[in-house]
Amino acid sequence: MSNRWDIFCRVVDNYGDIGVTWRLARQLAAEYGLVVRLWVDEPAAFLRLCPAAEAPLSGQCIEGVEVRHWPVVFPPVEVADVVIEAFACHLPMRYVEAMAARQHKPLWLNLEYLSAEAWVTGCHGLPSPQAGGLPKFFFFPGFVDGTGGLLRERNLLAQRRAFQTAPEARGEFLAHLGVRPAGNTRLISLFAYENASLAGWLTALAADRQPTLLLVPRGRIEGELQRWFGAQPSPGHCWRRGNLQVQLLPFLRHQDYDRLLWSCDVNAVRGEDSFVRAQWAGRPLLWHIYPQEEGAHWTKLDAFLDLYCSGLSPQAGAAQKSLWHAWNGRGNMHAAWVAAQPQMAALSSRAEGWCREQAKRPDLALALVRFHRNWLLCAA
Ligand code: TRH
Repeated sequence: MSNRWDIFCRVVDNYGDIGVTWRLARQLAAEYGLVVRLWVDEPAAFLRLCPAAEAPLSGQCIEGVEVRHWPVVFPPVEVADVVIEAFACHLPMRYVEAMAARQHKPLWLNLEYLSAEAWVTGCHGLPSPQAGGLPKFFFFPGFVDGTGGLLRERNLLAQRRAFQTAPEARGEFLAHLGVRPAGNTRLISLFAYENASLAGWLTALAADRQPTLLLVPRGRIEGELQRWFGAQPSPGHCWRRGNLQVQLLPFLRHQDYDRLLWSCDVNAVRGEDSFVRAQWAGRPLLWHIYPQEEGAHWTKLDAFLDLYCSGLSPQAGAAQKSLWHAWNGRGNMHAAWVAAQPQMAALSSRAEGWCREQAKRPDLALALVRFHRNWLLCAA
């Protein structure tokens, strides 16, 4: 029976690499009954996402997944039936040799970063011959047919809708975090890299007629918040100016971070995994894309905007584009936010519509399982 999967994750920086692989590993184990081992080179990054785990990650079973530290000197271990190398992280040589020596060859997949660029469909699923004779297949997540889709647990949208239609569930969740918004307050979550456009946004929110509560899981953006307010947060981890209140939150577990996104009217997210989770929240979002050398990320940002804005009126599409461009450093964030306000209803309904469209496609875990099945059939 071909049911053992190894997923290898090298933490480049931040939490995206481990966030994606940890989520995928859990889903493969929970929904497909697979025996999944997750190898991570930086236990500290994993422990931030999963504080219940115990260092040094020597094979604990956590939420159905065996989580193992990937040490510099890799131990001799039995090779799995499917091997996922996340984000071209380069498998340990000893493991690659063991893969080549195995009688029943494993399926070797390189899980790539998410991109809406058109070339992705041409590369998804292609094999690349490796030294040692095994092919490695490139597996691309994506937003359109012909890609591997997006990570989405089987019951995610049903859970999200139940939560969003039960105000008491939201109230209870927020109260548990120490958040008690007044009735007419707009809730926004903020997860971003250092961002020079933040000041313009905060100024617009503070001057707005509607009160805003900005909820910020602790991280890299804190320094800029402190600079803008010119003071340390109050003992309740809050700042206040005009109609804006900011509240710092602890860094949440995956499940609670989802609930935070579901609770908010707008979500500012970054990188890859939080970006996808905000799409499943069905609410307008602001994406701080991971900046790449020579501005390569702009092509990626605009490719996504082209797809997303195709379902918006020209006015709403223009507002969405200027807002995202300004948030990523091209344009005036204050002006873009103010200009986007009349389009908020359209942006909200697009967020829900986009979520529904994306949910029609097979999710990434299912696409991987199917790819493996087909590969087995071809090999038989
Ligand atoms: O941390 P990131 O900036 O990760 C980035 C990107 O993945 C980028 O593409 C990659 O090249 C780079 O890492 C190396 O953003 P991302 O992808 O959203 O990952 C954050 C993870 O943290 C995600 O799994 C959600 C999770 N998270 C929580 O679990 N709790 C929290 O409170 C927050 C704010 C995030």
